[in-house]
Amino acid sequence: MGRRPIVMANWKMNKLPDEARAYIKDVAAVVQAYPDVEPILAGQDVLLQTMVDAAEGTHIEIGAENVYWKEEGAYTGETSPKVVASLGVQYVIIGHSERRHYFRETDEMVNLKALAALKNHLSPIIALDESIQVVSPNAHMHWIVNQVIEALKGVTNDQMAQVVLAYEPTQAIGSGMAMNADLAQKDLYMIRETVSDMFNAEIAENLRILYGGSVKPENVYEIMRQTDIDGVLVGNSALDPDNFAELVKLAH
Ligand code: G2H
Repeated sequence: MGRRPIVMANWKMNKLPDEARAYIKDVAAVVQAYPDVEPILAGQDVLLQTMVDAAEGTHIEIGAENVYWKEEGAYTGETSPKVVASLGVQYVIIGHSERRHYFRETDEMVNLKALAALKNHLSPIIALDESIQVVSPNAHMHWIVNQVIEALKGVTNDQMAQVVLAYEPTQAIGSGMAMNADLAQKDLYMIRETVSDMFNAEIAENLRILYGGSVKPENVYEIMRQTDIDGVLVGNSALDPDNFAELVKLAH
């Protein structure tokens, strides 16, 4: 069975509730013609209920951009995965590069968050980045493989069916310049091989791995046609609903 492609918007810290509603209405009208592609929209916590309500009756899935690893307690300002799941949210981005860099999230925190998401029936989209300080090919490979191993510690074979990985090279994020698609393919292949070694070949074969970093309608076809790239995680370009709908069409 083939892996169902994903086109995911990461709105980051953008959009008002009215804009979120209007966006989902616009996009829903177009993407319903492409049910083979899974459209996912990730927004700020305060928008999630609005987004879930607006997407009701469509095949658009909603994702959070982050959760804490505890379900409840005295953790002022944090967001519980249990509460996010109770809203009808299905996905959560874990360990986005901006979380790792601006908020000092470590591999250990990413792993705790991924495990907490899975326990609460949220599918984690675990983001792997690539440090610009990593210069040699060996160091580059070691950096990525190590992030995969650390992120997936303690995840069971059964839980792997809910996991999605997303590879976002740091230089490509928000720069307007996506990574060369052939080079991205090499990195995603390496990620899949690592998962095969950690779990088994079947789990690796079924795992969906996304590419993220300056994806736009102009480059999505070249990216999506790579063997190991099962979808895209899109920031800037996907702030525009027409672009998002176009990305879904082109990924189909
Ligand atoms: C990378 C990506 C979305 P952009 O952060 O996760 O953003 O498409 O703007 O590079």
